[in-house]
Amino acid sequence: VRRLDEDTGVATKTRSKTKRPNMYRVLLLNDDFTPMEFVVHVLEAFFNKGREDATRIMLHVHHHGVGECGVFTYEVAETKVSQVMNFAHQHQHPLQCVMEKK
Ligand code: TYC
Repeated sequence: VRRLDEDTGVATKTRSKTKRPNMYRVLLLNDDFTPMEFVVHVLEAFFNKGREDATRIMLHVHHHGVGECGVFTYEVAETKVSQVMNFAHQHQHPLQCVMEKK
């Protein structure tokens, strides 16, 4: 956006203030031990997925090794990862949740 300084008469081009935030994918990783139903529950509870969508994502991870739970700003993604890791640990499951920059 161009702005004219009334005193100096200098026009300056300033950066548009509508900066898009960096976005981060939150991913679930497959393992051989975490029950499928537990992963579906995680997707419903922490990622607001319906049962069908949660089951589809869980099976994708089960078959491909990794899958996307959602895309968030840094702080939200970090919170999701912590919540899932704490919840899995509390239930003694080795489920891993990670984030990566888009
Ligand atoms: N592979 C697990 C099983 O057979 C299920 C599973 C799916 C585990 C997704 C983790 O992120 C995961 N019980």
